[in-house]
Amino acid sequence: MPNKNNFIEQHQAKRTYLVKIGTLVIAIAGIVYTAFYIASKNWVGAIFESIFIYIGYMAYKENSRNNSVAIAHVYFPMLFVAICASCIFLDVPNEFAPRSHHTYLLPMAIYAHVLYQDANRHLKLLSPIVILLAFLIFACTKMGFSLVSMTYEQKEMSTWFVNTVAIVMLYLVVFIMQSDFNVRNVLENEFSNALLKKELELYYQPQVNKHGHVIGAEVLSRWHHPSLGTITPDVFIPIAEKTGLIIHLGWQVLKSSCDQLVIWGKSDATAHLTLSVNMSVKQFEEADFVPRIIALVNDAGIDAHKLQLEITESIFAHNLEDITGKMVELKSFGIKFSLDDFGTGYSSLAYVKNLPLDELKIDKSFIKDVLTSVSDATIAKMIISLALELHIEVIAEGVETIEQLQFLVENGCSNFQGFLYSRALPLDAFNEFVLAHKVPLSAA
Ligand code: G
Ligand code: G
Ligand code: MN
Repeated sequence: MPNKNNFIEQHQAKRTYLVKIGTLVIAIAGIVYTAFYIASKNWVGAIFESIFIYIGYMAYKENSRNNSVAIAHVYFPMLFVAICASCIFLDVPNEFAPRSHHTYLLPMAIYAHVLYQDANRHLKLLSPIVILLAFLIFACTKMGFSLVSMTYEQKEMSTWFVNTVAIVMLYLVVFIMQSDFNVRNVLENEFSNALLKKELELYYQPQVNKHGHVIGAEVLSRWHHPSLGTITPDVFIPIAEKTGLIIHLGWQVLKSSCDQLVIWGKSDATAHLTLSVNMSVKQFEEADFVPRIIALVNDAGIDAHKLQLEITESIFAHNLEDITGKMVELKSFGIKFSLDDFGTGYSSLAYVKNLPLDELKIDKSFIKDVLTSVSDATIAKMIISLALELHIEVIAEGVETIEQLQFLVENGCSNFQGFLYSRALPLDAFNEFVLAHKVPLSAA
């Protein structure tokens, strides 16, 4: 089978390569200008231009480390400021020639659109507009206080150089955009096909109580594409969310989960198992969400208590009244609710108190360093006592070591999920896991 995210990784490699060329071009342009100003003994100009060498070099380094956050939030804004400053202090139009440095702002405006694609709405919309406005001002005005002077020949050469570099940048940026667009298109189409052909598989990650008994599983979708290889949920879930296909995925997963509970119900070894299903807010917002789930459960003839819906804190950013109402209705029907990734979002404790929850799920990011970080340990303990106060269950996810388990047990956590027990498993392997662990797993 091809490697995980092979397709995505190839695209990333190509992208990293293109950005690398871009950062090198910035650094080289900086070197050329710095050398020119040093040769003409213009120290102000030289120092100014060496900033571009620094930005190009740092962005090159961060790009090879795949640190796009540093590029988006430090070096790209720095480049914008540096170019604006160079338009004001170095490249002021004179009687020989118009300004040229502002041309760099055109590829930058397009790149901002790519760079802030997944950022918040304001940044995504405003950054290209601000850059284009700056372009317009520098293109249409003579504003500036020149700190350097150039001869006619020098100015002419500089104009040629700047416009050539800007064209190269424009080409690179368009190439990156096109490549991103293709990948997104392919993934969206393929994901939609995979849903139609029911190509996504369900995996089951065991959930275990403090006595070491398997009490249930979290259902996790897996996508093994026949030619693109395995695509991980961190890639396809955001695509599904963006396209709205998450709703179809959600119903498929819920239907399969009910069917699975029917099958498990027929055997003594598995009849007690519960299933936790991750829910998207989008699905929750559907007008017929409640009757559809009730119909699914009734048609399958399963005990509604066996089905637990995992919601994340992002749900609080939506119409809370509507969502709470639906939860109350489903809860009175018997369906359970778990608050996933608890502690990472913006839960207000008041919300948590008012929602009809049955379980809090401590996020794996706190469990990871629970033994070494005082603050993570405090948060984990706080969530456990909150659950005890509210008389609901608490489960820790991402438990990887016996020591983490011991800490959690000592502090009153009742249920666990993580690689210590098992990864998410295909159905057969999960059934074997349950049979093999009828004897309690290593616990307290
Ligand atoms: O364990 P894994 O790498 O599969 O999960 C990554 C993320 O993808 C988790 O946050 C999980 O909530 C999400 N996820 C996995 N499968 C599904 C699914 O079927 N529906 C939804 N909404 N999210 C899922
Ligand atoms: O976001 P959600 O809570 O649905 O996350 C489930 C995710 O957690 C899945 O990606 C699953 O593979 C991952 N996961 C489960 N157990 C562990 C673990 O012990 N360690 C790590 N690092 N990830 C885990
Ligand atoms: Mn989950």
